Amino acid sequence: MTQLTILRYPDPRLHTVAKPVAAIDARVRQLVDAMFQTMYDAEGIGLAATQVDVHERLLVIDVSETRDQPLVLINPEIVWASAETRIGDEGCLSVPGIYDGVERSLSVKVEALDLDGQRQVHAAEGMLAVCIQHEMDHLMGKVFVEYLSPLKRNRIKTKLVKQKKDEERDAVR
Ligand code: GNR
Ligand code: NI
Repeated sequence: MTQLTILRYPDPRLHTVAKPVAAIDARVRQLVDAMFQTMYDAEGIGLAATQVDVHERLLVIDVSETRDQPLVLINPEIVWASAETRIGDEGCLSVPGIYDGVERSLSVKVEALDLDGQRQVHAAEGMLAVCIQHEMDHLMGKVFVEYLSPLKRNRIKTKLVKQKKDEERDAVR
């Protein structure tokens, strides 16, 4: 059982731009495994390698209710995004307890390698399309709160910094 630590906003490492995965080897398979365990344990629908401080283009996703439809995207690229958009509430495992509206394309096509190194094209809509766009942002060093107003973002930052301080104080008591 390998649990990875999820970086929390405003950790500056969340703004690192990821590099392509060079080879799909045992290290990558192990990392994918640990990322799924970490995502399922945290009850998230997606996790980008950036969030566990690995700055490579790698995502794990499972938007199913039954938590049994894992999707691995290696070196993903969005090759098409619909002009039609929708604003929907988003949350992020790196921004715990915060939910706010973000405008996203309604549907996208993403090209990526799977764990066998096969190139796949996924057409996504609904929650999967939202999740893919949210995760692709992480790989570019972008967190969803950056779409919110500076006022909201600063309030979130202050709240999370205070939360972290409180936790650290509790830990030494
Ligand atoms: O678990 C998650 N839920 C979610 C809800 C709405 C829009 C995006 C997401 S992704 C998030 C997990 C996460 O932080 N992935 O980076
Ligand atoms: Ni996120």
